[in-house]
Amino acid sequence: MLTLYKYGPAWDVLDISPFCSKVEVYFRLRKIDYTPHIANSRKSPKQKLPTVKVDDRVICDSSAIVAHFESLSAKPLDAGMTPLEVSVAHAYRGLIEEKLYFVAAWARWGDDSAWLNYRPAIMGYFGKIGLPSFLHSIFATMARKQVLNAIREQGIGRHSREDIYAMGTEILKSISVFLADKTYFMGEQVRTIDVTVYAFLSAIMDVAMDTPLKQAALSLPNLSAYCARMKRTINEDV
Ligand SMILES: N[C@@H](CCC(=O)N[C@@H](CS)C(=O)NCC(=O)O)C(=O)O
Repeated sequence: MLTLYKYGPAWDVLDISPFCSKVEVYFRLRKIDYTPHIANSRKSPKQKLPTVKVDDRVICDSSAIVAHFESLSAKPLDAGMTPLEVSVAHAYRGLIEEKLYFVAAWARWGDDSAWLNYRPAIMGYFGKIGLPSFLHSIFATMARKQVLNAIREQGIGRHSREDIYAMGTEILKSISVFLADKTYFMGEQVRTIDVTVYAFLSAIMDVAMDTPLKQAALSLPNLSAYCARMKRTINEDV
């Protein structure tokens, strides 16, 4: 029995958290059966989601979860990659999860017009985890403050709006250039890096928040084509 503890879907994304979407994309790609469970992140062992429970074992962190299931697979997605490919995929995963993530998070939580569209999703999450409705608005404001503090601590939040979007755009362009016209990020075969690339691009493009980051992603046609392809791949019946 495998349970995925997550925040919950919204708009056209599997989850409002790209890290939770990443794990869900991986499970769907591998045809691994799981039960989604919308959970309170504060009650998770590392106070972050995703977390999975598989039989009696709890695994936190999207990359640890993917690594666990890859290690059990007779045909790991990354089998046969050259050391150079492994190193490129590793670098892009870091760029996306450790930098683009904070730009995208700032776009949602920090940019006032985007926040107006994001706030209902956050309030909806508080409802799904059973908080009484009179607290939703107060908790959303508190969560916004906490997240923006965390983004400031990380460093991205210290820059101007213009500079944050310029950094995000530069990363999106680099993803677009490397992807080029390949089917998947590393070539013809889907690899674990694809679950990151797709989940994070989807978190920017398939959401209601119409930010300059979303516009930058939409202006790079191979990114939309790639997302459409990944969506078909994860929904394919094999
Ligand atoms: N490295 C972690 C990052 C997970 C993460 O940052 N999750 C965020 C949501 S996108 C979270 O749960 N944040 C709650 C908090 O920081 O309080 C992973 O790969 O799973």
